Amino acid sequence: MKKAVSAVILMCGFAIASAPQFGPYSWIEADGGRIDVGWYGAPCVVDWDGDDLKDLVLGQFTSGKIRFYANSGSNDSPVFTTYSFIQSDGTDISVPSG
Ligand SMILES: [Ca+2]
Repeated sequence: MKKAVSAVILMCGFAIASAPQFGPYSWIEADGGRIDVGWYGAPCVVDWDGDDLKDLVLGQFTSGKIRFYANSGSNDSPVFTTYSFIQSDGTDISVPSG
């Protein structure tokens, strides 16, 4: 009986879950140009500064530093200009890379 209940729950999970839908890609830009951090950028969209606008946090492979692009637009139409490095105690955070 336990196996049957588990199977039904598992099947419901598959029935409810839907596959993600993706549109065509677009470049993420800042100051009118493509953002380029080299390889393995690892972008993350999050409201980093707590102003209810989703920002861009982006690692860069070569230095291991983490860029923060504040969103000055809206959540539907984000606008990024320049960036700053995320710091801790006044020092840029650096994540080992390579
Ligand atoms: Ca924000």
